[in-house]
Amino acid sequence: MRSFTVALIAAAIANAQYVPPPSPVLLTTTKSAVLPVLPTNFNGVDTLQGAIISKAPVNVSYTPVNGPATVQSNNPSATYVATLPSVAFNELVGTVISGTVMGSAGPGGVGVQITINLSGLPSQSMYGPFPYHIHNMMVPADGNCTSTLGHFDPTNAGEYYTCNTNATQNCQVGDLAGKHGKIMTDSTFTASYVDMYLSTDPNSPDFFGAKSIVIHTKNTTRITCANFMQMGMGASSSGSSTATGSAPVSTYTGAAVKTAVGSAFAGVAGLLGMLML
Ligand SMILES: *[C@@H]1O[C@H](CO)[C@@H](O)[C@H](O)[C@H]1NC(C)=O
Ligand SMILES: [Cu+2]
Repeated sequence: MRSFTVALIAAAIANAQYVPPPSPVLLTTTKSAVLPVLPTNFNGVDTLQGAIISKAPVNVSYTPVNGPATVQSNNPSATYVATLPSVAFNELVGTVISGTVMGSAGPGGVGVQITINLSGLPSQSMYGPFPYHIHNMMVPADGNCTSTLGHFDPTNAGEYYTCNTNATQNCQVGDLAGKHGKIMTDSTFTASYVDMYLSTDPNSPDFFGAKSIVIHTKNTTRITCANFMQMGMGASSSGSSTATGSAPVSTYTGAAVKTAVGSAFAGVAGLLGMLML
């Protein structure tokens, strides 16, 4: 019993952490997927955890180093779900965001249908609007969102310029908030849209299935993250009917200790409280 309790607490500590706000770092040289091309008359730009804090305005003539993203067709039928962990990576904002970001092959196999159901969002006025992106690396077992590195950016667009919503092929493929809007609601958020440049084909450079999702505060501080995991083989994924906001199925969770939301967190918090008395 005691060792079980200790193990549970150890698991909670491994995930839950208050990460003091890092200091901004001035970026003055090129950096792939962040600043692939130096703008003219450039004096550097502040970054936080590798990401640019305040983007430059839209530049309508900017195109990614590897060319614009291409519409992905013939996407195989498959669904990948990122289920947010029951303990936030960074407790800075005082709430735990829970829910899922799901991606399935779009209608006719073109693009990817993204369906988002979130609750427990922090105060919009204090920390929002919240950007979220597909990040390039998966979340390791310790739940550290910093380890996901930068945005998924197969075209090497970088993130200096604000995503041009009139020419989203020139935005970072992983910049979902840039292309489809940031999270601008308090408490809960739902969204459903097709992103034309993502792929469900594991052989495509635009394949998002082995990547992660990261949700940030307005200044790019990372609050929470989760890995996309493929939904059970042979399971029906007929799209429309699955987006009802019901409880995520526990077997699709992104990391070992990231199962039931809410109650498990309360339980662990309770145990911690008892131990500290
Ligand atoms: C980013 O936002 C958080 C939360 O509001 C704050 O604590 C932190 O100081 C900010 N960091 C920078 C570099 O502005
Ligand atoms: Cu991000």
